[in-house]
Amino acid sequence: HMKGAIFDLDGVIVDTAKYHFLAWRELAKELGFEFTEEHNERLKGVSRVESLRILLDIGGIEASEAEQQRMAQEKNDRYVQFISQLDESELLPGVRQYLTGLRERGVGIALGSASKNAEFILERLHISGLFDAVIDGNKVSKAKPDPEVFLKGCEALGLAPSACVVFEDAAAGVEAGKAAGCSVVGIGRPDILAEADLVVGGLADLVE
Ligand code: G16
Ligand code: MG
Repeated sequence: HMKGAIFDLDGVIVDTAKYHFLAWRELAKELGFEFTEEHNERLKGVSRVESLRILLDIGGIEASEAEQQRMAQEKNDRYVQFISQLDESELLPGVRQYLTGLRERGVGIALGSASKNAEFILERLHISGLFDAVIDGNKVSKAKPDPEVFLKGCEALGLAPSACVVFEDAAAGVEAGKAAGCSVVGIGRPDILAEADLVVGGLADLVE
């Protein structure tokens, strides 16, 4: 019986991956190499600094700590410009209906995201009010597949992990949810999210 629900952001609530991609691709272009959508798959659910490390590795580029900080900042400035344009129309199908239905049933709702821009994105999408707690990249020190983000989500909801369900689109996120002791609903491909207890195409599939 689900008492709490913890949602990943990118890929579950909204497709911000396309904006991360555009911002990373610009940076790669400046550095003199092409960054493809296939490369971008490797960055989903991964933190900003780790994403940069992967990108530099793809480009075969070495950079000092200070240069890396500058690059991450530059990428984020571009990304923030893109997400400043977000509105409700970019909510993935079924999101508002599903979360509203959960609230009506008294289920606690939390966000569990690696993004440091999560609060801003929820505001842009006009769904901040649907969440009882927001655990994001500013509140965790260990990235998924570490369970920290979801354990903090359960704690913020005042619930045991066994009473909570995690909704995730990335394999590392599914792993993190299971490691926290939650049930996990995978959003996306069953072959990639095999560890999940259930896999659906999107939250729209769960709306009654
Ligand atoms: C998201 C994205 C990742 C991104 C990360 C950090 O994770 O999937 O691609 O690198 O957030 O984002 P930011 O640079 O905004 O801090 P999630 O956990 O919401 O899927
Ligand atoms: Mg995700």
